[in-house]
Amino acid sequence: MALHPYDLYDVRSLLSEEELAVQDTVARFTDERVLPIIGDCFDEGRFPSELIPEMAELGLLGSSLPEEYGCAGLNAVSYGLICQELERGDSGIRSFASVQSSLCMYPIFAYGTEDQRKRWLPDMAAGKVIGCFGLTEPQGGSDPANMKTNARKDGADWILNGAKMWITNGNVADIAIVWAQTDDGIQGFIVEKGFSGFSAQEIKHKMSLRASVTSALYLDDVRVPEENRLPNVKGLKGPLGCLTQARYGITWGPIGAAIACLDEALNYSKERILFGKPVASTQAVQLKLADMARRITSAQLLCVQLGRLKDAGKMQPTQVSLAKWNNCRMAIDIAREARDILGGAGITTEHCPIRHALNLESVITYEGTETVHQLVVGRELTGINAF
Ligand code: TGC
Ligand code: FAD
Repeated sequence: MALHPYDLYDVRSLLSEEELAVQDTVARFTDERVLPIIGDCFDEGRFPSELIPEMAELGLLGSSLPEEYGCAGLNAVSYGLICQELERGDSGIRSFASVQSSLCMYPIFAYGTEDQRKRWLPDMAAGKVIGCFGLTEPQGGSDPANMKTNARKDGADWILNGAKMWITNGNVADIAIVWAQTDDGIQGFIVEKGFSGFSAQEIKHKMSLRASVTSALYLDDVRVPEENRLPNVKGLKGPLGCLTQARYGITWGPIGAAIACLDEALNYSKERILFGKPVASTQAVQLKLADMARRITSAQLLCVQLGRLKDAGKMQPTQVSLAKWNNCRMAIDIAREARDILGGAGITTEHCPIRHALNLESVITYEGTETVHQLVVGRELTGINAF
């Protein structure tokens, strides 16, 4: 029996019935709702917010959180498959789901009070309240310990000052999870859109993630009530704990982008006749296609094991770093190679490789640059902190 070109090791046989159903459902959503519009969205620099209610309806927002908060209560492997299938459409769509789920709903769930969970999570799962996550600052995102944004107590309230940079969903968000220095270490605050002194400014001229909103956030004496502070974590481990959740999803996402690029390269090279024969019949192109399949297969197996470890409560941040590094590098290399196989046709958004390649420039940078993740793995091996 012929092997499936995008699943050479039959990774689907490692999935449960429920996981297969999740993957198939999200795949259908991507095929029917994302792919027909995403090239134009990228060209126009437009985030397709009209897809939010459908994503909510499918349970894609906060999918791993409990059903009592209106969420789907799915396992980690299912969340990974959601990310993979969304990113087969576009990294910007997956980014939206990552930020809403892992960077906003997760900290409210993990670090918030029961009142905060009940107030925010059901509406966020329903896509009625959109969140963003403000950690990075203009002076250097790789080193969030050097945070300048600060919060000081003023009676029963907190006063926040500072600026955040490169914030996904910033201008579409109803709430921002803002991390700020306090006398008691870094703490998280739920900053609501209408709070006086809080503003968002969209970042223009992006050549990457053009179907996603990216913003700067400004906090100028913003008064935040104590009830909006996340009380159950202090220190950098708060935001880094959220990043572990989001990075986990991002290890899966680029597999989808890479499969989309392999699909285009394969189909195009089989049909493109050069020197009297399909270009796919040349050794040079087959080497490239085979290498793509090899790297996708490795990434798929890495992710299933990572997901099983997460579901067993055994996943370590270093394992996430290794997979984020490996899979982003895998996907960006494949997208660039696929673009080359398409020749001149590869430079337009009529075909997906250049869009994915450009998007992956962000994906390999955000949630920890490739270098940051390499140094995390190096630190694990040597016991020496090289940052
Ligand atoms: P370090 O001393 O290593 O750790 C401080 C505390 O945090 C704990 N910790 C973690 N906890 C959970 N998950 C992790 N991955 C963790 N890494 C560290 C650690 O145990 C410690 O806890 P405690 O109790 O001892 O205090 O911190 P460091 O200052 O040496 O920093 C290490 C480094 C460089 C790895 C870290 O700063 C880092 O990861 N930098 C990169 C920052 C980053 O990734 N920013 C991403 C911003 S959000 C984003 O990009 C969203 S894009 C979303 C989208 O659109 O999809
Ligand atoms: P810098 O930290 O200034 O890094 C510059 C270079 O220095 C990089 O090549 C880096 O690898 C290298 N470097 C850093 N440290 C070392 C070292 N010790 N040794 C050697 N090299 C080193 N952030 C949020 O908080 N929320 C979001 O929603 C969000 N969304 C984003 C969306 C997009 C489209 C993008 C592009 C970014 C987003 N980010 C977000 C920010 C992202 O997390 C940061 O861009 C990233 O962490 C890197 O920070 P920086 O851009 O300041 O680069």
